[in-house]
Amino acid sequence: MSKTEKKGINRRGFMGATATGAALMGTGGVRLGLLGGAAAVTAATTPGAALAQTGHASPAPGELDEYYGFWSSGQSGEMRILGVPSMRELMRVPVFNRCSATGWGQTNESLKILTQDMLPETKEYLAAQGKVVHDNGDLHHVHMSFTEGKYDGRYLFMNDKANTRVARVRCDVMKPDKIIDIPNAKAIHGLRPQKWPRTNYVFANGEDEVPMVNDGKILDEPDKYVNFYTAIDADEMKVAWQVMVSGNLDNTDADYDGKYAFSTSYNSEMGMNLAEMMEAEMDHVVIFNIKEIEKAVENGDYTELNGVPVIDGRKGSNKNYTRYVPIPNSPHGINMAPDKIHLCVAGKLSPTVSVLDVRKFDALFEDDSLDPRSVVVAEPELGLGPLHTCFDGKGNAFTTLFLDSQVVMWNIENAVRAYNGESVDPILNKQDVHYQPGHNSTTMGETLEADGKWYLSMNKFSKDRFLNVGPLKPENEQLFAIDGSDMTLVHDGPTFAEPHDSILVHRSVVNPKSVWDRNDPMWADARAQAEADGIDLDDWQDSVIRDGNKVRIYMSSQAPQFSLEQFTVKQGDEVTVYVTNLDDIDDLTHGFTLNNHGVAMEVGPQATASVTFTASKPGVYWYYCQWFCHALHMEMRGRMLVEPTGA
Ligand code: CUK
Ligand code: CUA
Repeated sequence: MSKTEKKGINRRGFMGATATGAALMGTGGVRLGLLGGAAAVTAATTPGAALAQTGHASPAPGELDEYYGFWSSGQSGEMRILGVPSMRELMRVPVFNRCSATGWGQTNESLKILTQDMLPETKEYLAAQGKVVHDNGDLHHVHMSFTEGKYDGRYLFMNDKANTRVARVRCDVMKPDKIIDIPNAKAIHGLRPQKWPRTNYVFANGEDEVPMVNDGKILDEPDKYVNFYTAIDADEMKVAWQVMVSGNLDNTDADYDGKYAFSTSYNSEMGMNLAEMMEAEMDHVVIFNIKEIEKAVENGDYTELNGVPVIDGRKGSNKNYTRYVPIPNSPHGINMAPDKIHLCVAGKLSPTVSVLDVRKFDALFEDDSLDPRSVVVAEPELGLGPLHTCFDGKGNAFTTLFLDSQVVMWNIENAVRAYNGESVDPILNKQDVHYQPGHNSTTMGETLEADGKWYLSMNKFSKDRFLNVGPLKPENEQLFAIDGSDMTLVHDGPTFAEPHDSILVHRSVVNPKSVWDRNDPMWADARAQAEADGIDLDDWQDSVIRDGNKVRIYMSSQAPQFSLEQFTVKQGDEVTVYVTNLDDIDDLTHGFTLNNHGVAMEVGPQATASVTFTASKPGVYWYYCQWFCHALHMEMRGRMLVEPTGA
């Protein structure tokens, strides 16, 4: 089978499958209207109507979802991609974790991304453990880059609370291209991209306070503890500036004017244990004045700490940079409404959501004597344990109630009127969810294009809802249609640990490639090394280059063959295997797994991937393709001979 024969053939066609979307279009019956995007959604095929007819939200086999869902995975450390409304899990993208299937955290290409922006202190720590990368992460928040308040489909940004990192994933290939350590701050939690005029910054909260000079000499001197708010240059993926704040930062968001970012903050007491942290009735929202902070950086009003300009924005310091708005009590979620006006802050230990009018923030910064609470325009009592809020773009908000195990749908304008003394009830609807919801999301809900079609509840507990799988239970997720007058449950199903957050993005915004570009920067190092070795990576090649005790093996793959069926190295050699997948049919991934060496990697169509190991055990070892690629996939293998030292 030559590569020219296969060029340009779609694998579905290649395999003779007929289940294409177009073929199903005409098969009659209402298919949720998901096929043609917005154009195909007629009155009869809106989600709620379709549900009434079909009883479920799954598109038929071969039909595509209308929305991409980008999921965090908490302590699993990866990003997940789901189709919405079907809730089919489409892909897992390793980011902060080590992935057995793809070799993320093992291939030279991924190691470069994982290590090149590591702080020296992290490198030293890892070296002491005999490691080069962390194997774990705690990924809470995934958000897309914006242009003028709308998703622009370029990048996804996400945090690692466990190891204080921020990653960027390219939407064209759905792989990370930057993972950076954040200096000074500890435990990056809340994360949001700037919405307006575009994502110049990604804002990231440091959750855990530590002594300003954290050298092991200070423990019980709370006044020496600080916390950091970080602005990352989203194009360069470098920390632009940080602001020192009082209290523990939790979640963050930004406005639609490009003027302010804001964070919830619990523990205004700066307490170190539970009793101390819960003492005060009021905690606060910190408002960051972006223009003033940028001026401070320009004018040198900062301290440089680990190479980063750090502005003092602690309570009672210069009021140009930050203002603290008292909010009851240990507030958690903070969500900017698509009306560009209302900022909703969930009270967590208070049954309220505080609504702030961002148009009032200018006055707060201009007039020191103004009561910071003057920006609060509503504070509806919604239920117990409010955590996060999302929006339908029609003036309504949905807030998760962790303790009540409910979602409450409420009207923002009515909440404002009630706050002004009118007798209106802002609450429109309450639905039980199973159980204990944390985050929620609506389709396009954190953008100016919020479309009010679907609502997702991400629930922390499933309890007795599914077959018992042992003491560790899955979580549960529930999807509601919200385009009608009611909220209608359309999906209810388990999920593995522990998605916190998600965004639901219309598929018209996301356009990934099916086949890699041969010139992708991901393997620029491999290409440079091949050129230095006189190898043409783009052609069918098989070469063994010896360079002292370093051996570089170049091979290509084309279903169902590696160009190299065997190679020989010497015991103790440092071996690097480069595999280039010359197949350019979509969905034709190969792999390279070396038996008993802990080596495995994905090699996507037209990609090059490489892995380095020490050949320490003499003998014959088979390598094989671990991605089922062909009828002769099992036969796609070869041998490495390791000759004993002295041979
Ligand atoms: S946090 Cu987890 S439920 Cu990390 Cu966004 Cu609120
Ligand atoms: Cu190539 Cu399986």
